[in-house]
Amino acid sequence: MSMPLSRRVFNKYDLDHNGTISLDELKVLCAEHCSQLTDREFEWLKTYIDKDGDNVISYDEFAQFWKSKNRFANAKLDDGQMMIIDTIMKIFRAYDKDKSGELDKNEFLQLIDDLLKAGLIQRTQNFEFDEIDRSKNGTINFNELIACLIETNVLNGFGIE
Ligand SMILES: [Ca+2]
Ligand SMILES: [Ca+2]
Ligand SMILES: [Ca+2]
Repeated sequence: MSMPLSRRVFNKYDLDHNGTISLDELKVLCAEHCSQLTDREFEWLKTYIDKDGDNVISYDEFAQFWKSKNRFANAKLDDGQMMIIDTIMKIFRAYDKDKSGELDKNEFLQLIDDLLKAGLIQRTQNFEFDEIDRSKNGTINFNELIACLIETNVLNGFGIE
């Protein structure tokens, strides 16, 4: 029985064999698979791969990342794209008044409205709160927001996919 490549790679870098790739384990993977990443690039890579924002990479999250041929290129942002993400982060933080890293449904909907007004996203259809809340904790963290913006292709206009 052959294991899919993504599973083999996942198992290889799940160094403590606990079924998830931690951020430290991800660093090891990156050291061997990507060209040198800056801290900022690594921060973004984490946000990009860890779609539910629980600070570990599940196999599903990893497999989704791994299936793209240009995985590491896709995960790299140029300066303009970084600026877009920074701006989204700033708006997110402005709503996250208690600094919990999470927005409730109301705050999230207002945030989406702001992103639209700021021209950062082009449209807002298909925002199903329950699907966006991948961690199923009733609130949206930054990683979930980014995953949703990528999944609904609203960041396509900036070449972020
Ligand atoms: Ca692990
Ligand atoms: Ca995760
Ligand atoms: Ca959540």
